[in-house]
Amino acid sequence: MATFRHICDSVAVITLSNPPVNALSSALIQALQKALGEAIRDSAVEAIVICGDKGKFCAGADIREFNKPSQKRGPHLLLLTDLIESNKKPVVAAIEGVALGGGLELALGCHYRVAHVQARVGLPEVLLGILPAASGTQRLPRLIGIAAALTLITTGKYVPAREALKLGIVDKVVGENTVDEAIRLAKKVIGQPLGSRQLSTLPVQCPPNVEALLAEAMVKVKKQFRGAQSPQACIEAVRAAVHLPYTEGIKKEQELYQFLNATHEPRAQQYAFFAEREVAKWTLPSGASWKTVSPQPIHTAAVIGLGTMGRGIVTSLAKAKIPVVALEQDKRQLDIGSKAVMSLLDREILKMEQLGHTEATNSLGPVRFTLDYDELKDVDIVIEAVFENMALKKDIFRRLSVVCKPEAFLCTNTSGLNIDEIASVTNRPQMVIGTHFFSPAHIMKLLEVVRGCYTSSTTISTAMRLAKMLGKIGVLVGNCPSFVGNRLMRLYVEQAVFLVEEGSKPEEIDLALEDFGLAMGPFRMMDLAGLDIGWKARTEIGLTGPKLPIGTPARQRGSKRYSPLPDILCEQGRFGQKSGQGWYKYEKSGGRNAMPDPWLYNFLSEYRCIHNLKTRNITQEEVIERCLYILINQGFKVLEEGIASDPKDIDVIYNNGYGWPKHTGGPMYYASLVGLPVVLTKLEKYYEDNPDILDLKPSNFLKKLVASGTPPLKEWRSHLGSQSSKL
Ligand code: HSC
Ligand code: NAD
Repeated sequence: MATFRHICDSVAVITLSNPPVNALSSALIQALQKALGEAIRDSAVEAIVICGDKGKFCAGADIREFNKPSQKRGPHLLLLTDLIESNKKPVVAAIEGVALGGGLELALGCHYRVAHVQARVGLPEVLLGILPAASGTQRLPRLIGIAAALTLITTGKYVPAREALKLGIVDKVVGENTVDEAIRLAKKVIGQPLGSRQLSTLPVQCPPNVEALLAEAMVKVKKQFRGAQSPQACIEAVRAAVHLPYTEGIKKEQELYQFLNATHEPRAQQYAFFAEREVAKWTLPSGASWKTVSPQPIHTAAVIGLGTMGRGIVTSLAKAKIPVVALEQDKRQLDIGSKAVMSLLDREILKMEQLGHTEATNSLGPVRFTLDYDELKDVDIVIEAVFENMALKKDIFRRLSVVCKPEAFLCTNTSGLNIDEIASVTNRPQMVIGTHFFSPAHIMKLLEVVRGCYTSSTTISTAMRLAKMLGKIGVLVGNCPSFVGNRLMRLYVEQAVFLVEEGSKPEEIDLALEDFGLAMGPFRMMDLAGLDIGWKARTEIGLTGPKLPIGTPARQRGSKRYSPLPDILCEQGRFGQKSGQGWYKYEKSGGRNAMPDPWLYNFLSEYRCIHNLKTRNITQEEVIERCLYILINQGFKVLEEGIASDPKDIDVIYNNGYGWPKHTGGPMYYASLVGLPVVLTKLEKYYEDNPDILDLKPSNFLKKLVASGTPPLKEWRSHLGSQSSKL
């Protein structure tokens, strides 16, 4: 676990070993304590180096042990950092790979830190619903000052070695042989005074406006991580470092840790952390799985259509060093698209250079722009991102069948069209799959991988591997209209519009849902995405526009309630940000500053008058429950139909594609927190009040779970019939 050996007699090297990331389990902490004790007692040892096995220093505390009762845990890492710092022999941390969380706290206990150029350091505890509770909130501000420490601790950001050197977190960055360099440094400093290297003894360098700085940070995190407590606790802990001596500051750090640990947030965020990793481990009802089916190699790719999505997808492939052929429909579109891609790539290069990359340009894959399908004949994978139009997509896939080599995979970025229908026009339906990226595609982490009924397990394996190559989280889902993410989102947005008809203001609904923690309320989101997109889609399927049968009631489609409000806004040219007005008004077309619009209030009054709608006072509670529970209810339906195989798939999709607050774990985890009987009762009530909103009718699966005694979320899957899976 922590092995100890002598180098040239005077330096002891202690190697942390707990694969795959040398997480500090109780056993590893115990072994490290033992090895340290031996090295400290051994009179032949004059200096100590701590490093990690297999090129990774340490990814922090072992998250899997967080739920262990404290009496079953070994010695506290905090005591170990104090032991290292206070001992008379210099200790050097040799940081390769990562020093994260407790890993960095361990390194901060050491007197010196040497890092490999590709190493990253950070305190990501806040992303797990806790704070750095082994002295990180007290030692880091003493080392790098308040402003930089606040940024690192409240964002959980990982910092590359060169930036860490600039900030003063590490003393030296090396291109190779990190451990050798650490040993050299350790030998050099033998006998030198350690006082200035013992961070706990140093004062915190405070600017005169420190309270203003802390207050500003508090405002920022309250806005950025709405509803989450850990970022605020992080700031309180740093405030303690400013005002209290180290030992008192540590007491405050521990108190805040205990406080956070008593909330639901750490469990929710840790669930989200592991869920993101577990979704990669897909299994089909046939038994084929990530373990048994190998992906095909992807050396080259093509993207068709360089609009909003295509340009981001090209950039994402280039960032993964995959050479791309980018194809458009005509010269004009090609020029526009290629300029947009080049500007995105330039921005990526700039970002890399700012992080100290010396050969940033060479670290992107080459992009070739073309109008010629023949250039696609040798690529391993094609991703189509043209307009959302079935006839057009079918045309393109027919053409790809002819042009592409037989081994090439054909993917579509459709937001919700039928994958099987697209696959059926090709000569290789088994190699057709949905790869649903999220906008902006070079930034958003989520990739919904949509399996059609013909899609082979090798195609799934390859698409899931592609997600990983692009640094994204691939979630495998089944084929149904709008797949998982958009299917749930449509109902949530629709509910928000119904609430406006009933008397809420768009900004009240946005505020309620943003206070809950969603990155953006539904009306701001619609304005950002463009109201015309949904309008076009509804027009195409005849929910509005010329295809709508004459005599259809304005607020009803079939037996369901329908709101024509978004259609009317579009008819008035109000498309959202792009036209300078939508649900809000903006300073100009393309403006981002959403302002309530008195025009809309008048329009809504008239609308309600025309449709004889009586307004009522709608509480925040009702807004949250109706919008979120209808989404959750659909989540249960998606599980029941076998479109997603596990609640965590839905949670990962929402956390990473739709700005759901991770501190609630995701919609399905949130439902388990609220309690399924409560969700069921509320849905029953709202459905009774609104019998024409059919999607409020509780799903059978939700009812079944409640009838089975509300099992914990990890057991829900076992209550699904295996015959239902569409994967
Ligand atoms: C912490 O350190 C708290 C401290 O302040 C101490 C507090 C003291 C108080 C404690 C009282 C109790 N633990 O991501 P990957 C697994 S909090 C356990 O796919 P990559 C991961 O699940 C911790 N397991 O690989 C996966 O397992 P699987 C702060 C961990 O190369 C495997 O490792 N640290 C783990 O893409 C590979 O992971 C963090 O938040 C951990 N700490 O990325 C770091 N970390 O194979 C979180 C990973 O079974 N980790 N695993 O699926 C990461 O950011 C990434 O995993 C890495 C590697 C960048 C390390
Ligand atoms: P867009 O209108 O911005 O871009 C479409 C591009 O396809 C245009 O540049 C157009 O010139 C090009 N194109 C059209 N016909 C072509 C042809 N025959 N050959 C080559 N290129 C052609 O559309 P978008 O928003 O990028 O959406 C593309 C696809 O991605 C759609 O299926 C959409 O549903 C899906 N999608 C969009 C988003 C989003 O947020 N915009 C998110 C996820 C998925």
